[in-house]
Amino acid sequence: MSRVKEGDYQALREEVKKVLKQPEYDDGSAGPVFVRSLRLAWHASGNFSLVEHNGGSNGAGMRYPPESVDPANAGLHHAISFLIPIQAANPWISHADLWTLAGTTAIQAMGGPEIPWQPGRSDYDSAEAAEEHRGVVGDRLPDGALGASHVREVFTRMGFSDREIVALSGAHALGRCHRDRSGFDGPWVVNPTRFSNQYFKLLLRPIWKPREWDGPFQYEATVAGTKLMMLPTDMALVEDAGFKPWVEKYAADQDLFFKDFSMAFGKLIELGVDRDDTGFARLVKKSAEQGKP
Ligand code: ZEM
Repeated sequence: MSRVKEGDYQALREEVKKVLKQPEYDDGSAGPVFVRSLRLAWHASGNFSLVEHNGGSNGAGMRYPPESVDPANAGLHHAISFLIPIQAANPWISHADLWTLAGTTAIQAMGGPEIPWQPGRSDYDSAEAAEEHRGVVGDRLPDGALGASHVREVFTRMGFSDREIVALSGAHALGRCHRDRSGFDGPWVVNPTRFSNQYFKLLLRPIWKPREWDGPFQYEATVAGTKLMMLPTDMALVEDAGFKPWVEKYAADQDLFFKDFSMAFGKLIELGVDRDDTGFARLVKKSAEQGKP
């Protein structure tokens, strides 16, 4: 990996694009890796709570226990390992900035929209990560086996509307489930390395049947010779009266989906990032300090 000039984020995006191609991994491209990276951006940010004002992508706490060993984060070490050479050559960028930059770069490289991104996140050391996430890991990330009220509860806590929740869920046009990670199995769409509104179109088709197997409950259908899947939480989007109209709109209008996804994902990667006047983000206050009057 080359070293790029400090602060040259465009050049860093080019470095990220170079590691996207990974013929040996999953669907042949690092698309899923940075689908990985996409999920990485999401998991680096996705445990934020508006109420308690902790979690979020600032700090990059998932490099350390407890987040790094949380079963919900299983497999993310692949994404981390693909980014290590870039980080090593460019120690000036924080992990939290690099992960979110990698996620947004991957989405765009796979045909998705441009996503607003700015630097300034700082990293925790391991002690800070443990303190920050005391009592946090485990119950914050959504559980794919559950239904609409769970999805709404998790994302409302992060400050998202029904519209934004459905838009964000469109990320399942990328990548797949892995038996050895989540227990679920298979991709959501036929071409899982191309960002599109396919996921919404498929959700609306009356093709989904419960899969008969020894794994966790999921849906399956065969489309164009490929076995596809939906999680219970995916199906919840067409079963819920608040979510379904957005599934229909995004299925009919890919531009609208791209626009809404870009805004919602841009918001996701800013959760927990408090910038000062210079754009540099303070680490979120420790709970001990929060308790003081
Ligand atoms: Zn996911 N996701 N996700 N997600 N996700 C998986 C994979 C991917 C949920 C979920 O349980 C799972 C969002 C929302 C939600 C991606 C992006 C985003 C997997 C499979 C599960 C079980 C993991 C495995 O086995 O490897 C649930 C319940 C969600 C909310 C209701 C949001 C929001 C995302 C980004 C904006 C991506 C890209 C993947 C594919 C990962 C890969 O390795 O290919």
